[in-house]
Amino acid sequence: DEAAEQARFDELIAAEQRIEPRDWMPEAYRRTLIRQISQHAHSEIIGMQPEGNWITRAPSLKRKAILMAKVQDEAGHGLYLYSAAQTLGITRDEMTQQLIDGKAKYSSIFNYPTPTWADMGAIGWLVDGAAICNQVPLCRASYGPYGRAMVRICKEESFHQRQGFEILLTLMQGTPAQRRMAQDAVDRWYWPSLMMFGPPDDSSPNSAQSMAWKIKRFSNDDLRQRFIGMLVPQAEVLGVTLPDPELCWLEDEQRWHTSEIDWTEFHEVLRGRGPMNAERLRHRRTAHEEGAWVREAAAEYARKQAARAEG
Ligand code: FAQ
Repeated sequence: DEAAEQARFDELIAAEQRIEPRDWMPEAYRRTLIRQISQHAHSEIIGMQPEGNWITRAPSLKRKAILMAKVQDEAGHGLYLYSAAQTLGITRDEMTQQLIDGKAKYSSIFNYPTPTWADMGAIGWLVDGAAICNQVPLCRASYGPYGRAMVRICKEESFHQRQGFEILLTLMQGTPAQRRMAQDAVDRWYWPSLMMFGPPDDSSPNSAQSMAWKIKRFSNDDLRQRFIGMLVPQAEVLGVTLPDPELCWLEDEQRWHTSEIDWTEFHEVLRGRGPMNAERLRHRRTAHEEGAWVREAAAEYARKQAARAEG
């Protein structure tokens, strides 16, 4: 009965065991995972656009090949994550429909523009850097298919982060104009990258339950702190300045002090009013419509194969 199932589930969670697709799970656990994994998948897919913008204009053949490979990795991560979400009983079609109808969330970070080549460096360094900080603990998420997907994804994200760092390092060793371009990109991406970790702990409605279920392992603010700690020495090596004059380490409290994050901006982006929200959705919707013939052809081919096997 339900009470025994719940007790068994609680035991598995307490013992750091994994929940697998055929196991009993509370409905709210299933819903939370569908919410987080589908949002994560949508982020990877929408996240292809800001960098896709530079594939045709990369400064060299080598840079172009690297960027194409990175954007393809993001597509792979999205498909992996949609598959993990499907094990919970939602279809890929349903998730896609929610995204193109503008009903699904995806990470706020992908609603900012990429006007210069240095943005490719800043995205790799800051956005993939934040993604790694957030996702390494998710490798231990209690839901098996999600945790396992994260292992491979994190390996690729670390490579992405290094390539972003290297783009910025090259620019910082270049002409004054190149150094200004790199600093300008860091100025524009720094604050939005801090917002990727979500609202502050005292206004994060999902954190407590997700931590009790061992989906999340650290709070939004703890991960944000860890991320800043990772950036500070790397910024020094690059020779860029993090755009927060108040940023300093508080020895007594063992934490970073920062200026106030602009949460109004964050909520505006979540409501669909960021600089690029409309453009990102429009582009995704068009791509979906223009791909209709591929889906129809594949379905028709499968139908013919099945009919042939029967006949
Ligand atoms: N943007 O109660 P919490 C990548 C929403 S990395 C938009 O704290 P939770 C790699 C949240 O969904 C980016 N919405 O929620 C890449 C919730 O709304 P809901 C993707 C946000 O779930 C790099 C509400 O606010 N990574 O793609 C954001 O416990 C470069 C209240 O928040 C992931 O998705 C935000 N920044 O914690 C690709 C990681 N923050 O659903 C291309 C997995 C919060 O109740 C290029 N996800 N919200 O309506 C997570 O770890 C968690 O879901 C958090 C939020 C930490 C994002």
